[in-house]
Amino acid sequence: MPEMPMSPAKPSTSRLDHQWLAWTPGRAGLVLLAILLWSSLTACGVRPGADGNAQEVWRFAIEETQGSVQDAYAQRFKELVEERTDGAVRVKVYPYGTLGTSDQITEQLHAGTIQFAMASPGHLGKIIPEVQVFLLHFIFSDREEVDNRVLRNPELLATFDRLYEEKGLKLLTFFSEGWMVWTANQPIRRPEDFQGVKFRTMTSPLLLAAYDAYGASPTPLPYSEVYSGLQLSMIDGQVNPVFAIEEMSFYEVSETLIFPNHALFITSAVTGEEFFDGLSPERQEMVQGVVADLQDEIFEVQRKFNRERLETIQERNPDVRTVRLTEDERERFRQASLPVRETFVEAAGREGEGVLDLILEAVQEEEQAPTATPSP
Ligand code: 6CS
Repeated sequence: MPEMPMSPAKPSTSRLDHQWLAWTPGRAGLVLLAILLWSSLTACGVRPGADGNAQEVWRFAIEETQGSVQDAYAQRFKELVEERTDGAVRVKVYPYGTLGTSDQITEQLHAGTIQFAMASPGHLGKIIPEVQVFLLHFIFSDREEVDNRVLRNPELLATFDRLYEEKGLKLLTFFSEGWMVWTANQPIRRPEDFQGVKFRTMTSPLLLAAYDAYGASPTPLPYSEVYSGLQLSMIDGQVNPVFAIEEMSFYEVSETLIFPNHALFITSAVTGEEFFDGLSPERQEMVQGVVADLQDEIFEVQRKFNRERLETIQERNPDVRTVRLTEDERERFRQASLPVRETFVEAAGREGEGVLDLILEAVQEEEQAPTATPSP
């Protein structure tokens, strides 16, 4: 992937220093960084607690900044783990920018330098093609609570448990961070409006097919490079949930927000398979208990964040335009998106076809039984 130049300084309300994040170290810099990171991380694996007893440190890297949905998840995970281990385990949360891009975070999980991470299909799809099912458009219900139940489908989770395990990862859970929203310089109401639009996507290959299908020019980039890409007009638009558009200040440089409700931003929380297997059965159960307890909580958190942050954007920049697609307009995009399902099956094979069918069936079932299915 071509590297983008450093962004110029900007007067920003963002919680991120985009300039720092867009910095790309040279080879020697990378080696030095790796050594520094390794020594600082290994040095704090076990440390004395307040009572003098050894305290284990679990490192949790997220793909978003402080104040994000993933941060809210990781902070609550920290709180509950520390509480349930009576302080024997301390969880240290690493926000985006401290340990590198999403791909680098996954590598560090493999290497065992961190123990927990968020791994979004939008990037993880390069390693696990089947997980790109979550990147397909118009496969979920328009009702978020239905989708929340689909994401807990035991068969779906069992399949992905195995697929993640084959890559040395232990899947803890999937959850939604809200509806994906397009930002662009002009309203996009029909696939034709995407013609010639350089549209940033996450880095999983299926996303290229997804936006190609609408006639856009998809441009995969790491999260940290999106702001400068928009600012320097290297890209004309991007797609993310509202809370992310606010926290990354994308609304400062891409002022039309388009709500097509075509896809959710779904992420997975993961741990290293080796690390997890090495835990005692009690600790494993404790981790899974925490994850189960957070499922409903994070659903409400993302809803709240997405609602509130839209107000923040509108207060900060009254020039921001919001466009909500009509059902007819959505239908045109839905039709245009259908061939991408075949592209997905070609890339992800029989297993991929299986998870797609499973999701489509589960959505239908859950739509008919809106309140019936209890959490597993
Ligand atoms: O667009 C991205 O790359 C990122 N978006 C969000 C909301 N979370 C993490 C992901 O890497």
